[in-house]
Amino acid sequence: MTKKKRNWIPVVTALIRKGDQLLVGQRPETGSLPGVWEFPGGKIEAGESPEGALTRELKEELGIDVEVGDLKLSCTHNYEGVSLLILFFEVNFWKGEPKENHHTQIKWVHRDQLHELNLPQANRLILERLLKTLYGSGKR
Ligand code: DGT
Repeated sequence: MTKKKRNWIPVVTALIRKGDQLLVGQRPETGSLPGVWEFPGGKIEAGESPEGALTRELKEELGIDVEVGDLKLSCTHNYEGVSLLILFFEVNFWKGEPKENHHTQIKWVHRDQLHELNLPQANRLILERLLKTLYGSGKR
């Protein structure tokens, strides 16, 4: 059997935390995954570090200057013919007020309400793991 070689797209996303709330943004109506709620972030460009890419994306998309925290989780996902490697970083500190430079809307969502959003499948599949790494396994 021949193995299919895939081209990977590395993506960084931010788990921007304010206590029990996380910041999510609604993707524009044009482009991939229109209208879906995502954790802000984007593709790592050639030559960038993951942290550098996330810092750039959050400045572009939200207009904030962040201190990128720990890498909390990684996952791979195939969709629409592409393979993504997604790295999720925690962000607890930033300067500025997040703005809708890129997203249709942004909002703070309580961790218990995240599963009610239309999230990318890649995120829905790992949501429980994500919440566990961020908040522990205690009662929410
Ligand atoms: P561009 O400018 O269209 O080449 O792309 P970027 O760098 O603005 O990034 P974007 O957001 O289009 O690419 C991220 C890819 O990862 C996109 O195919 C959607 C997918 N993805 C899956 N889950 C997430 C997530 O939680 N956040 C973000 N930002 N992307 C996600």
